[in-house]
Amino acid sequence: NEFTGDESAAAAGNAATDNFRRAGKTGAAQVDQARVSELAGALIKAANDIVLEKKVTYEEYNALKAWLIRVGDDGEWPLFLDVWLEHSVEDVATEHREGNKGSIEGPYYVPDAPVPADGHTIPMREDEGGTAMVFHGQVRSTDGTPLKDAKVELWHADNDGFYSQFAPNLPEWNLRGSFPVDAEGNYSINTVQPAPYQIPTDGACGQLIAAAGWHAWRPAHLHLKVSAPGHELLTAQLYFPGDEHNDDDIASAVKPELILDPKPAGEGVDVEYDFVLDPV
Ligand code: MBD
Ligand code: FE
Repeated sequence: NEFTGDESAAAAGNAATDNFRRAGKTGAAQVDQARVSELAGALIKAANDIVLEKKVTYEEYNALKAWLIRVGDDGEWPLFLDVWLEHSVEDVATEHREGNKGSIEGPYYVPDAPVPADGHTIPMREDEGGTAMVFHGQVRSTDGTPLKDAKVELWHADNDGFYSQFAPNLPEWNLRGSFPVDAEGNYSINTVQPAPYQIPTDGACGQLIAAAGWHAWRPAHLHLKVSAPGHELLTAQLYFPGDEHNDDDIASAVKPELILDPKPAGEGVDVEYDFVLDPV
């Protein structure tokens, strides 16, 4: 466990780095030599072009070197890449889809979240803060067929903007769950509305944001993975209308079709959202 009671960027960053290593996506050997040469060559050329065009000084070059070293020290490579690059990778990966295109995964997905005993209520604390939310809808294939063997995985920040397993003092699976759909492809999940998320301000990414005079916010969001046999995995995020950061998300991961339409319901809200998966 990375957490010692403080909420430091390094603790969250190192947890995200460990999480990425555990996920087994580190397949550098699977990229063939010609492609490595093409991509690494293009990246190096782009960086050199910036130096020449902007007349980068030795002082600036050394500031960059020190900062890159710090990104690693703070374990913030997953955070840095997912905030500033993953959105373009996601665009390329999903541009062919007829169904939902989705959005970025981000650094805080953990596989194998539990299916709750009642099939509907996400694991949460007895006194979990935030507006109660019933989140429901249907999973279909692009031809309209309901997908009865689909599964909806949901993970999101709590009412203070913290993710379980990446911030201290939260139950392991808090606000993380896996929900099988019913015979008509319908899912219904009881949870609470997440708060906007601020990326850690005391690490390398926070240092860059402060030095550049940017803000560190993502709008409040739900993270999802929707899967069904014979269909492409959909990784998505959903957002809430009126959030001041829907238009300037630091991770550039908001799309108009991903903004929910919550309706007041009792003490809380009811939100309906259907997912359409592309056959493989
Ligand atoms: C998040 O919660 C997130 O979703 C992304 C993409 C980056 C950092 C934190
Ligand atoms: Fe997130």
